[in-house]
Amino acid sequence: MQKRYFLSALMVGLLGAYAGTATAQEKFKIGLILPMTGPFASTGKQIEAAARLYMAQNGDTVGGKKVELIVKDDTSAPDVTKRIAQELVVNDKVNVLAGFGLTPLALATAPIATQSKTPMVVMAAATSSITQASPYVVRTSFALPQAAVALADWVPNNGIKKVVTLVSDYGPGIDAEKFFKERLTFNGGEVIDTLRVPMRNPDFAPFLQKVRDLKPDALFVFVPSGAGAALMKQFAERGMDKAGIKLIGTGDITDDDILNSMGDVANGVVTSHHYSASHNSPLNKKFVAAFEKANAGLRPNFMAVGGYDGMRVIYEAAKTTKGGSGEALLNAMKGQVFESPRGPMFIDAQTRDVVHNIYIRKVEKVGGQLFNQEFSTIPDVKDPGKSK
Ligand code: VNL
Repeated sequence: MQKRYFLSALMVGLLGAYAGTATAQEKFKIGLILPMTGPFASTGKQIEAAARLYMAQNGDTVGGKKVELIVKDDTSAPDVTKRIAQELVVNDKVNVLAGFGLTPLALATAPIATQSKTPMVVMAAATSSITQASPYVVRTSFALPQAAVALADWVPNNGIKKVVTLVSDYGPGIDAEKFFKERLTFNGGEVIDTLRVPMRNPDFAPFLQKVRDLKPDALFVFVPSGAGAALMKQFAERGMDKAGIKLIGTGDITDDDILNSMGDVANGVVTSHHYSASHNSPLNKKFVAAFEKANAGLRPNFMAVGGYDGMRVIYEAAKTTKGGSGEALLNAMKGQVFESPRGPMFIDAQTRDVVHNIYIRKVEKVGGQLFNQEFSTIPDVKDPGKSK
């Protein structure tokens, strides 16, 4: 009896010790694929910084496992993103893929997520259809139609009837153009021309000349994060603002990362988006201060928030599943409801897409610095691109 008790106690002790070391060694791996170099490097920099901030604030152990963040640069080339994703799944056996700075990079990776049953958290790319490219996609960035429709509702009540649209010629630009035009037309306004510029290194000059000749009340623009400054500069150089043409767009053009360096031409520009660094909430103030402190004063933009919230979704799902993977981890991401620095948000369990407020904002000088000042809120906006 004594002996048996002793033996079983010993067994339990040994098993406990074994389980203890196993837990300490087991890892929860996050493969974060981002454009860290090239024309979209600011997106990679913002998201990586936000992911590291989240880990610094929430610890590097989750669900009993040590979190390993593996950051890879895809240089914004879809074939590179796809190859890296494959390596991360096969060699590193990551629990989750994350990042995806542009739509083509997310679309190139979606089949790998499906085949390997690996959840894929899209933190940046914003074409509506991305969530339908794989049942393993969960999105924490935004969908272009959310922002485009909100602005098309604001425009006709604010002295703007005739609009020309100018968008980058790929997924999110085409979504922006389509949903803005449909809604504005429905609201009694008019899109008198739709212009598309190349996604990479666009020369806006000939397009802006055309806009000047067409003399609309406003020019609606979508260009991806990082490209807004060049657009603003050429808009000013051509004297468009002085010709009485208002500049409006989704918040991608007044990106917080570079807004302050755009100068007076940006002042007064009205945009619609889900995040502003000046969003007035205690949580956002804390987020912005911590982000700036950790990154030599860099102001977080909407990309940073997509990354920060993406990490939140991953961490909470890892907690629920004790560091799980595959479908269990995916299911634990669906339906999460929480407060983000952007405001309230949730992951729609059906669509796996983000539902959040869209704000109408105006660029204003606050304490000598340019900010997107939110002045109107459309609550709990679902992606209008998914009517089914
Ligand atoms: C996309 C959409 C990229 C919005 C962006 O910046 C952006 C995309 C790089 O889906 O490719 O602001």
